[in-house]
Amino acid sequence: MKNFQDEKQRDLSVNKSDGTNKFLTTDQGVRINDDNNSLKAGERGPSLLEDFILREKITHFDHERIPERVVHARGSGAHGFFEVTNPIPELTKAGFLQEVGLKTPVFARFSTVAGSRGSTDLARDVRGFAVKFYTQEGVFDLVGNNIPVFFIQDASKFPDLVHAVKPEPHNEMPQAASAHDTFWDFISLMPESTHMIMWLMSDRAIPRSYRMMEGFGVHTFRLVNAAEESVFVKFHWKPKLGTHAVVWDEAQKISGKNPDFHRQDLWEAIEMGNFPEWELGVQIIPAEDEHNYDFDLLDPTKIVPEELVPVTVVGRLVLNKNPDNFFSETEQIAFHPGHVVPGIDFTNDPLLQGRLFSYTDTQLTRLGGPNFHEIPINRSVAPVHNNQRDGFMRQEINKGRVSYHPNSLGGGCPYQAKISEGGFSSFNERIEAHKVRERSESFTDHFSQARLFFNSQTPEEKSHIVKAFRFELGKVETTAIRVRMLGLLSQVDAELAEKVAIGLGATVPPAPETPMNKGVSPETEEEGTQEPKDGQQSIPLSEALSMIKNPTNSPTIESRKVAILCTDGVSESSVMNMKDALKKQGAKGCVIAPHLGSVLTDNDTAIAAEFSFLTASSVLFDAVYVPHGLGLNALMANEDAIEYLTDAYKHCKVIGADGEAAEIISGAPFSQKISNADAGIIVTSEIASQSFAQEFIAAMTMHRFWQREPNLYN
Ligand code: HDD
Repeated sequence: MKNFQDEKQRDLSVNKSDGTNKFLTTDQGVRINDDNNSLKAGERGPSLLEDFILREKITHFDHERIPERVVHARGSGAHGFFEVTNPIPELTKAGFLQEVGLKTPVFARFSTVAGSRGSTDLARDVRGFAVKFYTQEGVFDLVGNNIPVFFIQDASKFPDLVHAVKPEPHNEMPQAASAHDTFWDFISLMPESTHMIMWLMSDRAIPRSYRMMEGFGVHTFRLVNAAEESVFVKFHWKPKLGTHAVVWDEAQKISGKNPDFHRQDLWEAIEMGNFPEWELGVQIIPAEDEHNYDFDLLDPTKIVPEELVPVTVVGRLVLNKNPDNFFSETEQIAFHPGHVVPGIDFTNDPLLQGRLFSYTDTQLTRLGGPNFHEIPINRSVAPVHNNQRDGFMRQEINKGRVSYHPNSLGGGCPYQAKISEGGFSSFNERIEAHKVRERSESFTDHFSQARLFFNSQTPEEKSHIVKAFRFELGKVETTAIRVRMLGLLSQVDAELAEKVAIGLGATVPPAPETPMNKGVSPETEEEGTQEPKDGQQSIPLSEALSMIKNPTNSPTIESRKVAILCTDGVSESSVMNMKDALKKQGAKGCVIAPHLGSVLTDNDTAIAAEFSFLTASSVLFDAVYVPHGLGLNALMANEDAIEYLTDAYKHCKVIGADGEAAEIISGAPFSQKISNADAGIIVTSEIASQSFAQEFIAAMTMHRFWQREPNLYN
């Protein structure tokens, strides 16, 4: 037995949670001899209170759950790094943005907003996109979303918004869904949410993967340079794999088949070395341009169109390591938009200002006290020295008698840093104002950008928006709420309102004489769309707002998955040809068969079945391929196998078949609907053809073949 002589030896010997300590111990380090039986008086006797091992284990278990996040409870995260590709020292003094190649460790967490911790990943919802940068100058958190605007303009409405969207309080239904009365009641009375609602009803709210989402800081922030000059800035994350979505029917099915779909996708991509990657970009708005737009930069329900201010890329984010422990890292990470470093500062956006209070406050309950910054995942890599002391779960053992400033007994330490020494000083913004509870007139246009968003979508995207409204409002039971929403939509686009109304079997109400605004009382306020004033910039369309118009910079199928439907007798060369071709592109072909184990090929070899028709489903794959083989009749007779094809067709995915399998496509229930122009149906009479595999892959880079949709619903 070691005799610990000094403090250092002791430090090294305790708290070994890294698995190198092979003996099971209590939390006090006492080795446990029997973890299977509690201490009893006789082998059939009563348990003894004395059993400290049992008591410790059960007590710890009883307290395993901590309160989930009030919003964004459901999420997944990963470690990685941020690397500067284009430094911007002229705009910011932030150290982590100064040099090409400089890498900063990060942890990113993606989330849904409304659902509980165990809810489905595929809810129609905003996705959180929060990144913690462990910079040498302290922690910087960029706590954004995958939608660049927000529902409300003032933080005072946040509790109302969240109460409205969460399950209804009397019966706790529905889980992780906005399609219910209280949400739409609130929204229909809050015209300021109209722009956000257009995004929420678009495919942005049902991403294919966390790796295929854009991210936005939402608010306008400030960058401040060494000369204390400031510009306004909007932060953007641009995914390397492009921005892609699933379709709503698919999302709902995935929610049943694999509610961990996004979590698993992120985890597996990192495990397979397909590291998710984004570019960080900034839209830079010089201080003197603050009032040059037909919207207010401080209004979080507005974007700055990329056509007016392009995005300048400054670096890249790469996620390359999964957490070791979900709870310790992903659950306990505590983000806060108020975690900024010198060179980054806030604006007076009233939503942002409220957030600056909320995040620390919420951690006090969620993480149990004021020392959550000491939890490993939250620790700054920059040294922390201050006079904050004590509190629940204090980890730091502060030495000495001095815990105040100024002091002489501690040699004056820790002392304040001058600005030249990296001390944070807030941007010296001039403010001269009356103290009022009011909203600026410049916040009153709630419809122009909602219209800009809708008009910038492709016909397919517009039709998805219409259907989403029909679904969501169709679930609303109170007719008056539906009608009120139609009234709001008619102020965005008459045709949109008309089409939604048809789905609801309702009539669009006449335009109000005094359209609603300010989000308070429908009766009181004046016009909700404002014309640009002289010299203000405004645009009718923004290509950047459409996902379909911006598929990806470089077409790729990296990390995509293809279902290969097999039965005994399948052509070995067809399967291997496709699997190899996909692998070369960084994608994966998965063999799916009537049962697990393996299928016997035409060459009498065995190919392992990764899934059975029962354990997987078309909605979990990006494309479906049916290889040539002798067992095709058996495949066609299998309802589950046919469902792979019908779902893939309905969800506009690529479907391929070679050799005699081509007949399966011509015999499928949807075959009458296939148009000659459908480039997503790839068939050939050849077997194991290279050019067929290449054509299949090229089609997959298109993601989906939306042109099918008008036929689908006729
Ligand atoms: Fe928030 C969590 C993003 C408005 C109050 N928020 C939270 C998370 C994200 C956002 C990504 C999860 C972070 C994580 O993964 O742990 N929130 C936003 C964005 C907003 C926004 C982009 C508007 C632009 N939030 C907002 C307002 C308030 C809050 C106006 C309150 C006044 N948000 C919270 C919170 C949460 C939170 C209650 C819950 C858990 C947490 O903070 O740590 O404090």
